[in-house]
Amino acid sequence: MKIAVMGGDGFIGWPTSLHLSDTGHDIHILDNLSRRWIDTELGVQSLTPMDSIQERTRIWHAETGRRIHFNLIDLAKDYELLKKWLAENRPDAIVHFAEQRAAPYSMKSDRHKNYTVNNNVNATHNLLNALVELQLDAHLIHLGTMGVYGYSTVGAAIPEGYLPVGIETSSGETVSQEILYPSNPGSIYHVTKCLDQLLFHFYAKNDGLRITDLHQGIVWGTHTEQTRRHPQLVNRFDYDGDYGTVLNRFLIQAAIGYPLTVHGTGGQTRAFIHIQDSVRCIELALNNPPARGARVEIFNQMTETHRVRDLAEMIAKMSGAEIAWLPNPRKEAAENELIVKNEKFRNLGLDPITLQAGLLSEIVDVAKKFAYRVDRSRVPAVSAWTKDIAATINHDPEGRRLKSVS
Ligand code: USQ
Repeated sequence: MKIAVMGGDGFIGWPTSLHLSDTGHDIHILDNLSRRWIDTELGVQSLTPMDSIQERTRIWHAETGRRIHFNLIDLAKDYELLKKWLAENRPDAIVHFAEQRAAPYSMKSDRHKNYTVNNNVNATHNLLNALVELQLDAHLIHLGTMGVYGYSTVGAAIPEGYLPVGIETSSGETVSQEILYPSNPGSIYHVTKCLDQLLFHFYAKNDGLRITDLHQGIVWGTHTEQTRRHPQLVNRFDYDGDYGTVLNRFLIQAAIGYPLTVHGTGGQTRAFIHIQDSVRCIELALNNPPARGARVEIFNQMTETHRVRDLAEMIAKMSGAEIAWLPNPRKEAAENELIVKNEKFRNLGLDPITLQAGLLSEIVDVAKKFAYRVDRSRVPAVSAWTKDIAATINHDPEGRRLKSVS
C-alpha cells in the first residue's frame, strides 16, 4: 500500500513509518517538524540523540534498501500544499499523528492553548476536507487518546468508542441506540481529540469517508524492532515535565538518581501500551479498514491499566530510587478506578507486551547510556492546570504533607 504518515517524525510516527516500511509498504512522511521546534522553544532535547529526518531516512535506506520519502508540509497551515500532495500521490491509507500531543504543553499558557486547538483541529479538518474535495477514498487512521473518555470512576468497563443507551419515548417505550461515549476531556490537548471525534463522525456520515480512530493509552518504552537496527534509527525519548510521560519519566528518573515525581497521592489509574504494540496495532487497523459508509471504527489501543503510585513503588523497588510525593499541578481525580475493553485488537491477534522487568530495565539502560544529555532542571512538571494550586492535592497516601523537589 502507498501510505502517508502525517507526523512521521514524532515519537510514534517514526517507529510506525519504519515498521510499515519494513512490512513492504511505500511510506511517505508529511511533517512540519514542529516537535523539534518545540524542543527549541522549551530548551530541552530528546534523551536519545536524534538525527535530522533526512539523515534518518538515508540510514534506513542504507540498512534495508527501502525508501521512506519525506515532505515538509504543515497540515494545519498549508491546506493548498496538502491538497496538491494528496492529489498527486493518492495514497491508499493515511495515518494521522500530526497533532500537538502533550497535555501539560497545551495547558502552559493562553498562547499554548490557542496553538494546540488551532494546530490539531485545523490539521484534522484540512485532511478530511481535502479527502472529500479530491474524492480520495483513502482509509484514514487517527491516533486518538483514551483521555477522551475521562478519568472518573465509572464502575463499568469503558467500551470501544460507542455506548449503548436506552431512550424513553413520549409513548413510554424504550428505544435503544449506540452513541459516541460521552467526552470528558481533562486538558486542552484532550479537548482537541474530542473535537476530532465529532469531525470524524460528521465526515463518515456525510461523505462516506473510511475512518478508524485509535483511543490510545500512555505509551511506554522507546525501541521497536526496527529502531534497534542502527544507532541513528533511534526513537526520540522525552523526559521533561511537558512531554515526558509518566512511566518513561519514572524510569529515566531512576536511572539518573532523581526522586520519582508522583503527582498527589499517585492514585490516578491510567491505561498503558508498549511502543512496539502501538505500531503493531496501527498495522492491524490498516489491515482491517471499515467499509465505505460505515460509522467510524474505534479501537481502545491499550493493553493494561496501572495506578501511578504502584508504578512508582515498583520502580523504586527495582532501582532503589526515592519517591517524591508532589503537589499535583493538574486538575484531575486524585484516585480513580479504570476498566477498559480492548477485545477488538486482541481478537485481531494482538499479543500484548506487559510490564516485564526485562523491558523496564532495557529503558533504564538506555537512560543510563544517555544520562549525560539530561538537564535536571527540566525534569519537574511546572505547567499548572489551575492558578489555584492550593485547591489541588497536597498530601501523600499516608496523609503526610507534600514537598517539592528540585
Ligand atoms: N504523572 C505523575 N508524575 C509525572 C508525570 C505524570 O504522577 O511525573 C501523572 C499525571 O498527573 C497523570 C498521569 O501520571 O495522572 C499520566 O500523565 P502522563 O503525562 O503520563 O500522560 P497524559 O498527560 O495523560 O498524556 C499522555 C500522552 C498523550 C496521550 C495520553 C493517553 O502525552 O498524548 O493521549 O497519555 S491517556 O493518558 O490515556 O489519555
